Amino acid sequence: MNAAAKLGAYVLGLTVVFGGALGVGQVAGPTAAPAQVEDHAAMAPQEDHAAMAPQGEHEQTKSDTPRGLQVSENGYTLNPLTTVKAGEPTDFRFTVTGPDGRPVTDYQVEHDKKLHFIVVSRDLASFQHLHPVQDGDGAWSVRLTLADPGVYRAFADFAPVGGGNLTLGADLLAAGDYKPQPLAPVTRKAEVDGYTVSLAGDLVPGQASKLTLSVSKDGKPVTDLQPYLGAYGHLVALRAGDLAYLHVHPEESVKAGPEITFYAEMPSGGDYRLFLDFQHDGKVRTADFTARASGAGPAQPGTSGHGH
Ligand SMILES: [Cu+2]
Repeated sequence: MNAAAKLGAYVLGLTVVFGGALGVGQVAGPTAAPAQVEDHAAMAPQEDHAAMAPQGEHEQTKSDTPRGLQVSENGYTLNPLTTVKAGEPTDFRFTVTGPDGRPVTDYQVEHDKKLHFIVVSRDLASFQHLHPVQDGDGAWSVRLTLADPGVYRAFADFAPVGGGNLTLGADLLAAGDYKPQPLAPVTRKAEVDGYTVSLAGDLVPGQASKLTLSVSKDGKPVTDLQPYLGAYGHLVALRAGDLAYLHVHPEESVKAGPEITFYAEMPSGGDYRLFLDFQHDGKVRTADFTARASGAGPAQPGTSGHGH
């Protein structure tokens, strides 16, 4: 499925969720009485919903809870198996168990991998995007170092075969003297390893907000970015305060920079930390930003979602 279709499916998911929040009647129609849809003239007000509902149902869970806040969802549970000591590289193991209580062994490949594992400190000062390997019995393992004592959040982003995409989150606790960092101020420029990444676009709660990140080095635009996980960049966005993990969809591009475009759906106003992974000269680097989503909150049904 291409990025545009994926975005479309997610927007449909939102439409269903908002409809459900306001009144079941709006969304019950097409699923309860699909046979009536044939008469387009009579069904005009519900036509969109009727045509779109099956795809939305297939791609998107119905929950309006942002991802990553739950250790268990839809029968799937993230189970850390290893205690991590600060500063010591560890072979970190975990399983994802399914509705039958057994470790899930079959996953769909998304962005070149069966499972993406994101580990951040709860103060959002550190970020790792890792790709664990699966052993024969379904357990995952990955080399993990938590540099400093503190509270960390681990996210497993995956799609079991036969199920929709899920992001489960679990806290990892590294004992020791914890010195939390304040959230970095809102900024539109990040520096990493001699690269400057600038952020254009505004975060609007409840809408697919277009974000454009431009990479330059020594003042010159970088036009030979290398694909990483099937795209020129990967963006993870986390909400400050509870680390809600947000959907971010890259726009497919044939241009290898300097611009990388994403669509992010912020569930509320507030501050978010954005982490952009990009690859150049054979090395993956992460540029991070604090961005503020401002506005009244999620858009009303009918004002968003149909424009894409
Ligand atoms: Cu990944």
